Amino acid sequence: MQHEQSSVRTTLSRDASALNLVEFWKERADIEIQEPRKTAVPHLWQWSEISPRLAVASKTVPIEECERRALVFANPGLGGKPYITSTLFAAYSLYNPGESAPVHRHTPCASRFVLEGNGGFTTVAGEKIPMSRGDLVLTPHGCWHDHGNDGTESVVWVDVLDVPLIEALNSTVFEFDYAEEGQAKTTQSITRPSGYSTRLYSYGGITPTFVDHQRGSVDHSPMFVYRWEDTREALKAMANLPGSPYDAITVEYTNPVSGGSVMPTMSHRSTLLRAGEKTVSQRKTASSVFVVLEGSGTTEIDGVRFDWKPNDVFCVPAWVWHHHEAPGGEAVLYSVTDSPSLTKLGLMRKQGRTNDGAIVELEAA
Ligand code: GTQ
Ligand code: FE2
Repeated sequence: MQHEQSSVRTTLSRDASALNLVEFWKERADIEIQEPRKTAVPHLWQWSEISPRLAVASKTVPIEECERRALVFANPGLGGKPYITSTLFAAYSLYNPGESAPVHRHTPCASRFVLEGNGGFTTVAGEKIPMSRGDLVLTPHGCWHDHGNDGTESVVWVDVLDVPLIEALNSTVFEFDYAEEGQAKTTQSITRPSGYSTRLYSYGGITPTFVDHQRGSVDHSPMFVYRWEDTREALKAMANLPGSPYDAITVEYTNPVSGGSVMPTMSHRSTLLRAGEKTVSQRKTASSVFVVLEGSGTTEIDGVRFDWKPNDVFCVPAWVWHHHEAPGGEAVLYSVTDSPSLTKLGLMRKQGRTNDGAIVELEAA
């Protein structure tokens, strides 16, 4: 009887497989996990190691071949995929003087944060935006954009996109067939006056009533550039306030009309760590990419210490304990997180862990 049953079960397994079925009872342990799966791992990419390789690429990989000259961060836990976390894509991009990337648009939302050089620009939906170190430029889902370098020195910026998330939703579309009045074009005509975004929207708490705030296909900020001098001034003004024990002095770049994140899927932030500041350990269901803008320090992620310097990039995967320290002086970190996506799905959660080991649930953002 026993024997008969086991051979029936063997046949069932074979039949299930042939019928493209999986026996739930065999996969349960892998499906019914009690903690978010750890796929991406904590990692730091050092500018000192990558900058010389970017220089080699700038001399040997013609812009005509690559269109966008990017070295993409590949998280060591993601099997060689060009993703920095399970939901975020990021890259260092370099453009030599005179180079440009042809106009295109895509369903992933994108942003760039400038690290080196003056003369870089992005034209977004007809607005040409010159870029300098620390500036954040948005190219949200559906907005045509082209970029390049008008200056005399190479420019480097960090791109962050929600590519893996959009890919998981099977919704990735890139388009290159830009045309104006039926004529195919590789760069957009400039249809907005210079400084358009900042003239309209960079006065906190004051927004124009005479323009349509919808500038693209989805809900995103109508302000396409956030200038470093404004961010620096805000951080400076707040520097002597207590801040958050978990996030120090962190500001979010917001949509000036809605007050929400600048794009539907990602939140962009800058954090000032005061000299000697050490944050309290936290973990979130959102994952993050950090770019070091100023100073040096250490972030401990999942028990491993990562020492960072200007222009280094590191990732904090979902649900791992981490905290920052800036023992050597003031530091500024720029970061991008997928938290708005998790919030919209009711999945955003944040915990803190005090020095005595007590875990507290925190208001998640
Ligand atoms: O600058 O538009 O690194 O579309 C990857 C895809 C940059 C960009 C990337 C992109 C861009
Ligand atoms: Fe793009």
